[in-house]
Amino acid sequence: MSQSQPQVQYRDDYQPPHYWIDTLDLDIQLHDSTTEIVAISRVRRNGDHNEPLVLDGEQLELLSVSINGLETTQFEQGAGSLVLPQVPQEFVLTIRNRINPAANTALEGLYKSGAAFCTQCEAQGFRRITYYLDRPDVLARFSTRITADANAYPYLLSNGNRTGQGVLDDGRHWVQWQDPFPKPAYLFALVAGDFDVLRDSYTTQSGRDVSLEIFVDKGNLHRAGHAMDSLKASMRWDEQRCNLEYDLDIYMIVAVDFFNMGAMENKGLNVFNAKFVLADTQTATDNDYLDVERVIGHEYFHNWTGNRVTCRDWFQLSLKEGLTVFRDQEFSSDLGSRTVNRISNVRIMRGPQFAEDAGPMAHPIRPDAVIEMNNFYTLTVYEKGSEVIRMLHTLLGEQAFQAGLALYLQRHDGQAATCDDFVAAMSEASGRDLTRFKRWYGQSGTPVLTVRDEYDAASQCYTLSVHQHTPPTREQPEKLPLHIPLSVALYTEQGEPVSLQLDGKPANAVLDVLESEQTFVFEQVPSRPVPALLQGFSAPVKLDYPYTDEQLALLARVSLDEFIRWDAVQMLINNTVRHNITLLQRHQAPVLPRSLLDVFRCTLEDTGMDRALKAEMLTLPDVNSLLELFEQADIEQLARVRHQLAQELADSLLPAWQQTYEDNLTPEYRIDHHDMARRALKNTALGYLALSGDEQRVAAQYDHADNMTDSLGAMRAAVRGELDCRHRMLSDFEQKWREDGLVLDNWFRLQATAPGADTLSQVRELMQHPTFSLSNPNRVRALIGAFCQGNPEQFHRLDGTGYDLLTEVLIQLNDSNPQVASRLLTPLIQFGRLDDARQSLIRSRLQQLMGLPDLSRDLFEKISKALD
Ligand code: B3K
Ligand code: ZN
Repeated sequence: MSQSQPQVQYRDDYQPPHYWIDTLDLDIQLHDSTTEIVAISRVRRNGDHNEPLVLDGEQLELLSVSINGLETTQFEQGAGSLVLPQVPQEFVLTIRNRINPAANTALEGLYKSGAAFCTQCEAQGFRRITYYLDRPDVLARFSTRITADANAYPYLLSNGNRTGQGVLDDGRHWVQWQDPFPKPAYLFALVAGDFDVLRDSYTTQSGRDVSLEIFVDKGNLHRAGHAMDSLKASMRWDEQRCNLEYDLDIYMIVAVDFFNMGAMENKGLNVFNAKFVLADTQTATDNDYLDVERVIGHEYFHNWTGNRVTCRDWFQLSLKEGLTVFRDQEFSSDLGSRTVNRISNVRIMRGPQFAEDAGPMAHPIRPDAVIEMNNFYTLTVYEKGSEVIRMLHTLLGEQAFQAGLALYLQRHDGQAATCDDFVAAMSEASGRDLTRFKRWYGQSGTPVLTVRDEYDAASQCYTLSVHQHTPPTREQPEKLPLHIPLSVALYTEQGEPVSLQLDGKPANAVLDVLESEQTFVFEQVPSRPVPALLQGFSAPVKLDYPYTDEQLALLARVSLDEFIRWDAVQMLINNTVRHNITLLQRHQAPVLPRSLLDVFRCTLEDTGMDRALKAEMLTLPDVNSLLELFEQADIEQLARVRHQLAQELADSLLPAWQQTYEDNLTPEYRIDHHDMARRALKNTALGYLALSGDEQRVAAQYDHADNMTDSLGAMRAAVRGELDCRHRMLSDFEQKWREDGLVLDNWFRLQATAPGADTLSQVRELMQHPTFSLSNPNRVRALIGAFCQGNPEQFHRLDGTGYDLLTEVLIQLNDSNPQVASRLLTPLIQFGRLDDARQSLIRSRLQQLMGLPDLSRDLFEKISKALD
């Protein structure tokens, strides 16, 4: 770092703003490299003080400052700020400034995505548009007038309702927008461009008509229908499940190609990564369809949880994100398979979230200290944040939870709130004491629940002893006991459920674990039971219970909670992997335990089970998740053991895989949950068949596929199984789709995650592909991100060349797009479980990055913690 070290901000230092801004009138003259902005605010002093007005601003060319219409020079420009020392009690502030959207490669603030202008203001991008109080607790009514060339930019969009428009003599035109809802600057949006527009409407439950408009690149209209259906489904779901209705007359979604993340919930004008809008049967997979539905839902649900009630400060981010992820998960679960959704959430928790919690960036869902806010849009804030909301839902039940949500929204409507406000409303509405529960907001790390049991035949008592312990994290050495909802069921050894009885009364399945040590004595248990623990993943913890393989096999077969059936298989697999690692280290051959083989066979033959669940049960955890089972492990050994296990399962069950494949062919392509489940199972089977060398089936599926799920399913099977036909498929796919970036991303991703020692050089070659560009975040994630995160074996090569590749890319992105750089960095800072040799290779690369002359705050924050 050449300059002074970046400043840390602390949650405890929160102070209300010295000034309020009640209205902001923006006048924006769009030009590619010299956009001019006039920002007129009504400013009001907050309380009695003589503090200066300090506005935020970055990369702005200031033209003039006026107070009540009179230009002034009484200001100072600091690094990132504009300070006005003497200002009246209430006044009109006019700021004129200039920016260069065409040079904005960081994609924060106002930038060009291809031919269109668009904005991204969360968390602190608005300060790259004009000087302002860029903090979420300053809520103003915005009006926005946009002027631009009429030919190039026929659509000029902003938040709220369109209140005026006109044509000028010089070929330019303007549109005026007025947003009636006060909002923080991070929810501001502007889009200008030429699009195809899909229009529809929605009548709310109270009978108001809302216009719905989806803007996509020209020629993509036929790919917007699913997004529109998803939007209407989201609106209906929020009315039906949460009694929440939309509040403006228009809802717009714009799909852009250059976007740092998934999408953004700007009031009335969502801006989306095109990946989460566009879908048609030829180009989108079944999972793409589900992702579009989920993300459209997520951004829509923010209209209440995020926009109507926003965050007081950025430390409270999980207030809107954890809650909104919970809402989108419930939406997807109500529309599709609840169990399969739960499994995919849990995979994320146990893989990358647990890794984050165990790494140098560990932080509570409500962080205490931040250098760069963009670094805290994390799996912890989002996914663990959602788990915390889910635990509340489990403890309170649907009715009390909805009452709490309604109370929170009604009490804080139009305000900026805190996580404490949310929990207070939940507690008040339900009458539950949530004091201990609140510790989840302030404590980082993954708790370990150690459960032991005892059965006394004479008294028919079954005792569960529960011990909770959260290992220390880098920023928080001391941990306190948490309130953990532990959902349990008991089964006899014949698989019959046992009714639960505690203290002489029938008991609920959810045990309140509050202390470090606790025991629960179940009465009238006829024989030693098999416990199903942590049903539905009732808390984001690691479970330690000494299950035997027989017990797991039983649960996989009989558990009434489907999640437990899946989880039992996962535990069987984990046990096998642990055992085979030991054998490998002793130079002994790996084993495939009978119990695991039987469970796979029974699952394959089970005619009653949902096929999508079957597909999940038959899928092995990835290498990164397996790494979480060990204190330290050799990643190469893990990958080898995992591969051997897959190979054994493929060969030992060959006829069953063949049968499953044939039984699940879908005659015509339909996008419904039933057929999606068939395809998921069929493609899982094909993956195993490829390992057994079934080139014929794989090639036939590729050649005859009439949809992207099947084309990619075949190509993935061929690549993972290293079948010869993969070369033909890859080149055919490239020819067919080279004009379509989103589709070709699948092709990049597949090659980046291919097994084999030449993958790294392949990735380097693909970086030269004409459609690859470091300036497009989607391409970077598809090739570089997929290689570093999704191909641990090759990324962590002992010759260090995987680390070199990432380091080179990070050096470039540090200058052009620090946010994307910072996300890519993750696998390089989570090295705690790797062997010493790899750790030292990684440290040397991190030190190299640390020495960069203009290291961004984003990278600085993470690297300095990792090297600490
Ligand atoms: N709220 C945005 C994320 C903004 C990220 C800024 N680095 C999208 C979402 O969570 O809905
Ligand atoms: Zn969100």
